[in-house]
Amino acid sequence: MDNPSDGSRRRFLLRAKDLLHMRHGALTQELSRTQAGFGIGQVPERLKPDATTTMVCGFCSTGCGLDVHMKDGKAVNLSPSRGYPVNLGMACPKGWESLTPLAAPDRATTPLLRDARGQLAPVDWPKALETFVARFKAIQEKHGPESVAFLSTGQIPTEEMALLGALAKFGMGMLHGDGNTRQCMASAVVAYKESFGFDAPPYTYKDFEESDVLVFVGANPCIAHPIMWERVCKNRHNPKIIVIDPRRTETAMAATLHVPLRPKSDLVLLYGITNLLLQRGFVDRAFVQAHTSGFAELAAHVADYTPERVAEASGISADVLEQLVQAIGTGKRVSFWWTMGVNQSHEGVRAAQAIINIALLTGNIGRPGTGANSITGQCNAMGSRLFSNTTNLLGGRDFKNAEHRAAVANVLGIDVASIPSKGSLAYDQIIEGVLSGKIKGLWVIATNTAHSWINQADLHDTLKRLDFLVVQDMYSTTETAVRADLVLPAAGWGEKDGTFINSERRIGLIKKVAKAPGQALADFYVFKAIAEAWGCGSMFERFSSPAATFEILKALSAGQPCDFSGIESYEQLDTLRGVQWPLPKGEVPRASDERRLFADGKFFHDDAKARFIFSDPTAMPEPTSARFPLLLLTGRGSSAQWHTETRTKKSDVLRKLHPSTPYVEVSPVDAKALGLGPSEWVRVHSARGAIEVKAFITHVVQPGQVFIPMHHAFTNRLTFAAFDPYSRQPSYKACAVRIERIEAGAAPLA
Ligand SMILES: Nc1nc2c(c(=O)[nH]1)N[C@H]1C(S)=C(S)[C@@H](COP(=O)(O)OP(=O)(O)OC[C@H]3O[C@@H](n4cnc5c(=O)[nH]c(N)nc54)[C@H](O)[C@@H]3O)O[C@H]1N2
Ligand SMILES: Nc1nc2c(c(=O)[nH]1)N[C@H]1C(S)=C(S)[C@@H](COP(=O)(O)OP(=O)(O)OC[C@H]3O[C@@H](n4cnc5c(=O)[nH]c(N)nc54)[C@H](O)[C@@H]3O)O[C@H]1N2
Ligand code: SF4
Ligand SMILES: [Mo]
Repeated sequence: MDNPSDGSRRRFLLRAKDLLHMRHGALTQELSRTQAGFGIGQVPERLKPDATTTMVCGFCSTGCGLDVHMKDGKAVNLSPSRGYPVNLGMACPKGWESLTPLAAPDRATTPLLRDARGQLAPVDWPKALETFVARFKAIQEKHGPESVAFLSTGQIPTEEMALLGALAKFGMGMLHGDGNTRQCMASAVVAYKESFGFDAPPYTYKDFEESDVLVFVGANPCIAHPIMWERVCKNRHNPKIIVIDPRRTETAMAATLHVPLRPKSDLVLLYGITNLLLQRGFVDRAFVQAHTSGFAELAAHVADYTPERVAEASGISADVLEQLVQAIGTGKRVSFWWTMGVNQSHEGVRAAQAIINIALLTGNIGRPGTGANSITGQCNAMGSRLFSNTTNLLGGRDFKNAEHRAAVANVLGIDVASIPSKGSLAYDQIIEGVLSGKIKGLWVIATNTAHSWINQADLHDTLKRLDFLVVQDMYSTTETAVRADLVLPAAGWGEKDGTFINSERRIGLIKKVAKAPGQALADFYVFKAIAEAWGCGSMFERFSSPAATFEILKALSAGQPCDFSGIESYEQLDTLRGVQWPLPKGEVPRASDERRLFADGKFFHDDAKARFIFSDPTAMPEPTSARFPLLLLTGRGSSAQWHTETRTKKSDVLRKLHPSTPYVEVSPVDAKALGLGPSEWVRVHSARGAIEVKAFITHVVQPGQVFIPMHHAFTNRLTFAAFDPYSRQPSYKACAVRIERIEAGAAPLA
């Protein structure tokens, strides 16, 4: 960790200090504005101190509407909005409890800087900003602009994401930034872009109610998207519900047909389905002819995927395969939904495209109750897909395209030369860069890398190699924050304004209904203060507030498939209860609108056609072996737990809704072979590490497979770092492990 010492670095420091002193007034003003409660004349006009106000939930991508009840200018309680078109008066436990984590005692309340003794100690904002600027600039000067990177999130408002992406790349000259949406959505993004010409999930939630056949692939909405599942339950067409998942999940139990395929055999199964659909004549020839390209090549490709081959790869019998084909082929309105069981795979992009192919060739797209529908995960994953300025240039554009760069420069009023002409390294490549010493400085915003990234043992060593790690989070205790050199305290959902985009492309509003603790600032104002301290504040004057930034987002979206320039204002979004893109200028939105894409059969490629894309399956990167004979799956454990649990574990109510001890699901067959009794403590080993958990013996998992929730910090000590080659999304759901009973008197794990 070197200190700036040479002359030019000192000059930078001085400059940062001058700027800070000059702008200190503005920062202090912002701090007091942000910190002030609503009782002292700070109530935004649309919020009355003792009224109920509306906003969307800040956990999952469903984007439920919540009515927040205020007393003396503070949120005291909330209930699900009855009139909101997403959740129709329902919320899951996380939504109900979403105010609780704001009051947790481990909130980061001041910036923290690692001192000479190696302890994180409180400092004021000017000192924090000065250090941020001096250290990152010193690294950039010594090692070049590629030596500093950022990792961001799908959990802050789009306004904040866009400001962060613009500041980091155009203002601070960082070339590389990625986010936790890589862990989550990258495969769907690449699949859509290649197949449809733009990253565009086509559906509206009404489709859950209008299908006569719903096919869920690698998705467990009962746990992960409970309110979407409630919408399925409102379907009056007596639908067939097919769940393709190796585990007999809550969703699989509620299905009419559970297809327990072998993990990572989706591609073979889906090609086998495609082959039989063609053989049985279940093809919408007119649609394929008019609106797609590559059909003949696809037909030739899938011809080899016989029922025998499918059975061998996936364990799914010819009989069940035929049931699947008949359901899809004879259904009038068939919708396909996929989530992490597909995206988190070494061949996630092609598996997603195999689903898209089936929807296209059966003409199940653009009509009510149909679609090839990727369900997103985080409250604003969709915002980050369009506006994080990482892989894509702002607004779903391409860094390599000069016209796109000019359009963005024009909207932002900045010099086009400040926009890089290439995209970022992906998350794993950034981590690899840290390991190889190319990346020396890292700024982590609203993601908990040291828990959620794959293969933690290596990652923890890798993070130690950084010269400077900054973590900007609501809490000072996260696995990543405790490793930081500098912690920047952030306001969370409920303590700031902005918009999220949900899974059905609905832009929803969040509002400041509580005051952030201590010195914590909305990320938006942290970015503004950093811009000033860095000396590039004038580039971002147009980003004067979240509402002003929303105008920039509208302008950035104009002319793109995601055009929402027709939305007037935050107030209109509030009144209409969210608006789904697209809504170009001139179109008048109505509250009852349900916007579905591709009703006209026109896709976003130049020829307006969708493409059939496929390739041969590849081997699972870490198959089981004699030493590690079980396959470990990971994922969501309960509807009350959110990821790394920095928020949900702060609620007594939510903690009561899931087992308090960490567990591994083991099939009765394997438990018997291992001589395990119920709830016995076991050690789970992979080639990378070992953890201790209780055995939960259950038929949910098949013999040969085990499941551990991702919410435990140690789960990713076991996982194997393999990635999809096109999306670079980690394959979190397949690695080889062994289970051992813990003998009496055995030494505990280090
Ligand atoms: N309660 C709660 N809800 C959440 C979240 C949370 O942390 N907690 N997180 C949100 C986020 S960011 C996301 S991305 C979503 C995730 O939502 P989901 O993807 O629905 O959740 P997961 O449990 O990760 O994975 C879904 C299923 O994939 C299955 N699976 C594993 N391997 C395979 C395979 O090879 N093929 C197939 N077909 N299936 C497989 C698993 O058995 C699992 O049941 O949830 C969102 N909602
Ligand atoms: N083994 C395994 N690992 C997985 C997965 C899996 O299925 N299996 N799933 C992956 C997926 S899909 C995902 S999305 C990732 C999620 O992984 P993470 O993004 O690491 O998980 P979170 O716990 O949501 O972390 C969000 C962080 O942001 C902070 N935060 C919340 N709101 C704000 C805010 O407004 N501002 C700031 N500055 N901070 C805030 C929270 O306190 C928390 O520390 O995990 C991935 N990891
Ligand atoms: S389903 Fe998702 S958006 Fe709705 S209340 Fe639960 S966490 Fe919030
Ligand atoms: Mo996710």
